[in-house]
Amino acid sequence: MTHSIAVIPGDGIGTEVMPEGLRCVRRAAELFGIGLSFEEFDFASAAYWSKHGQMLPDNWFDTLKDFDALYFGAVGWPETVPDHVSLWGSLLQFRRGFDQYVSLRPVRLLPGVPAPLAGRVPGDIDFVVVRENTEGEYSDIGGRIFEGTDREAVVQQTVMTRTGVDRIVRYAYELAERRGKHLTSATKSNGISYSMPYWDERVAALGAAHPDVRVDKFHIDILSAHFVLHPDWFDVVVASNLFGDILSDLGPACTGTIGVAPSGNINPGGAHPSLFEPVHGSAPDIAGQGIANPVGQIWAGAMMLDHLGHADAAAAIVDAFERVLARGEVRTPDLGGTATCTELGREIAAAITA
Ligand code: GGG
Repeated sequence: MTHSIAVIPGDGIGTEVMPEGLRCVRRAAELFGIGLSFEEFDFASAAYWSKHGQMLPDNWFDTLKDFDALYFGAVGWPETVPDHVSLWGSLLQFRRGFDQYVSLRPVRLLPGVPAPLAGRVPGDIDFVVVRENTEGEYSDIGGRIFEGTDREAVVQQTVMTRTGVDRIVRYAYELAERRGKHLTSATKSNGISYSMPYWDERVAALGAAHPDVRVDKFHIDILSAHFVLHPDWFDVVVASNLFGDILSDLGPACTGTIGVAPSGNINPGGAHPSLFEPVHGSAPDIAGQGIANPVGQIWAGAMMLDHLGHADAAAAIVDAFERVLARGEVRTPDLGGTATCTELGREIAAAITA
């Protein structure tokens, strides 16, 4: 059986880390006898937008729907396309169109990565952010009136549906059952008076089916502080779309670098392809220098293989980058080294064993 994978490098460092992700995925596939076929697409990029005036072709859904997985780099090039146009025109269309309602973002302190908090060692920080990925604060409902006048007003709505909230919270509880039986919910129900109390209500109601899962809830402000000061407290953290986006950058930053963080945009029923990408964006500030850390893209590739049913190959990739990082001889600048993206990618690919 051959799995078909759509490759979408996107913008900025997405185009630099993708070849290293593919190098490692291909190597693992070769060693574990996995059939993979790849097709690369140039859309979801500023270059495509410059040519076509839109981020995706009109038939993007039909073009991608029969792939087994989508392997994505990063999107965003604000010099050319406003950020909200590039994100809403590409990645958010994939997440919504393919109902990838779970954003799964592991946060782990890796060996050899200098932890910003003294005294933390690998094993101390190991949790997963489960981010709602299709609604919440990321809604395209709103508008602007009296534009350009002193009466100018802007409204943006948050949408929380019973289906949308319940399915992500249920997923998080089930994941907590399989991990450390501890769920943390991110809220702000003291200040946001309709949507967040509803979120809290559903977290409490769905908890009845999981009496052995310990649940705590923190307002997002103090939760952010706890992420920095006590990242070892967490096991599974469930959050709305915006809160989850913020927490899943903050979490990896507390483990030393966002460059290593992976993400799976999962359609749990499997009716549509899931998408795997690094958490980081296109990083225009370092794009073109060849110094991006490829580990987030490589780890996302491991998550993709796991999702496709190849846990052994996925584990071999993770084991390889953990060993390379622990040795510390080849490190990109975010890890305190001078290696290039390609040098680190090559080193990790060479370290993969069956
Ligand atoms: N590889 C992830 C990426 O390109 N992120 C750009 C971004 O701004 N993402 C926001 C989001 O994940 O909602």
